[in-house]
Amino acid sequence: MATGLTLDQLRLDAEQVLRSNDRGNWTRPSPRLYPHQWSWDSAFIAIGWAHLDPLRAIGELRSLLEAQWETGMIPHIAFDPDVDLSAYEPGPNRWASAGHAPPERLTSAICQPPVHAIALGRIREITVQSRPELVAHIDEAIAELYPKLERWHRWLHEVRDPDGTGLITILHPWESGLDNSPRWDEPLNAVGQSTACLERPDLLEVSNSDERPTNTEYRRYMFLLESLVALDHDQSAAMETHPFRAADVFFSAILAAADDALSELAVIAHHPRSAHSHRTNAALIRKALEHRWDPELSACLDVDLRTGEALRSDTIATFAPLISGCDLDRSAILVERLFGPSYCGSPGLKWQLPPSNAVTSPSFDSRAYWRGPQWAPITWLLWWGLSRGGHGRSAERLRTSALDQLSAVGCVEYVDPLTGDGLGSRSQSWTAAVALDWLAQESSK
Ligand code: 2M8
Repeated sequence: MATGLTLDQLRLDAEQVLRSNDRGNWTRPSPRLYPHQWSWDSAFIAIGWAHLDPLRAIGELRSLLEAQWETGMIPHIAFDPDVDLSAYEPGPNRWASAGHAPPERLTSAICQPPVHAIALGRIREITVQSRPELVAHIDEAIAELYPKLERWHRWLHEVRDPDGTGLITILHPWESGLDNSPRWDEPLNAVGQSTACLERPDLLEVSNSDERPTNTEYRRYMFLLESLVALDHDQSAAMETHPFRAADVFFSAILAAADDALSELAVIAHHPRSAHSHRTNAALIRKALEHRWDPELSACLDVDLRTGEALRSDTIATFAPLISGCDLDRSAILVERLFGPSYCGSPGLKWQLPPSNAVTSPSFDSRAYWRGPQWAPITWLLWWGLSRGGHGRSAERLRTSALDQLSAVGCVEYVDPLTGDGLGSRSQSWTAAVALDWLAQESSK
């Protein structure tokens, strides 16, 4: 593991991580733990590639979009048929997605947060700054990819928010990307457990199983998968009857920011009249997030759609409005909370970076995956949201602390906020990618 790197060494290390996980036109999240293409990982990874090779960055998104379903959904995993399928579970056979996935493609049947339009916009910005001679090529690629991203966003708005509430429903904790976050404990505990043979190749890769979700959580994840397969992935049926349905504020906030990004891409892609509808969609989500604000907790709360009850946890999802954009009063409260004692300002933290769960929360566990550790792509989303919202100084605080941490621990998957230990995979592509993006800001200062 990399320790005590200078920023130049970190740049080389991050580049090496991306190049060693490169599969030609897509990138593994990590060499063994995640050997296929993941949807939101690829979006972050594309931002990293933009600093090395903008056309390769476009290739990353293009290859992901080749796995897009006819409906518009981008599946959360596009499986690599050349990888031994027992290397990752659940594999393509469990998802039974043939007939839905594009012909000859093996995919999962759920989705992940829609960071893609944000990534495409960022690739263009990076190219304008560092390789202006390539901007015309990027704009051609935007014209090619925009219709696919437009279908993806339309699917989310129409299928996962059929009543136009402004909040997107997720049908599996994996769709949130923050898999075993305490946000989902209550609805997940109400879900049955699969009785199928449980394969956990992930535990062979991570030295301490406490750093990964538990077997009970996995049995519930598998139960949800089996429930979706039993419906042959019929989304409208699942939206009525599936045993896990939650309105996800963090996912929705990312979609709002991505709708804004898509409105700018629409203009470049010669669809200027669509720009307005993307902005309208973004505004609808921002309004819905306002309604999800809990003044007592000073947090934005998810909803368990099976009970109609707010999910009262204090996790990183609290800060959703900083990503979607919100008014100054709300952002001032959230910035104070972010740097306050439950999050970055907790006295015990090795680096002042947001833990995935409030340090003061009873469910906080500094080593357990999404229940406490710090994750670089989440810090990147907050950094990007703060910069976009005019909170440049706060954004810069996150960026400099993140670079301090990365220089000390390298491009690991997640970090114990208390000890500073790097956890999970040692060569995580999205960590390397956001490191490259932050490092580029360093050189442009
Ligand atoms: C983790 O999720 C996968 C399931 O999708 C897993 O645990 O096997 C999460 O961190 C998710 O957000 C991420 O996209 C994925 C690959 O890095 O790993």
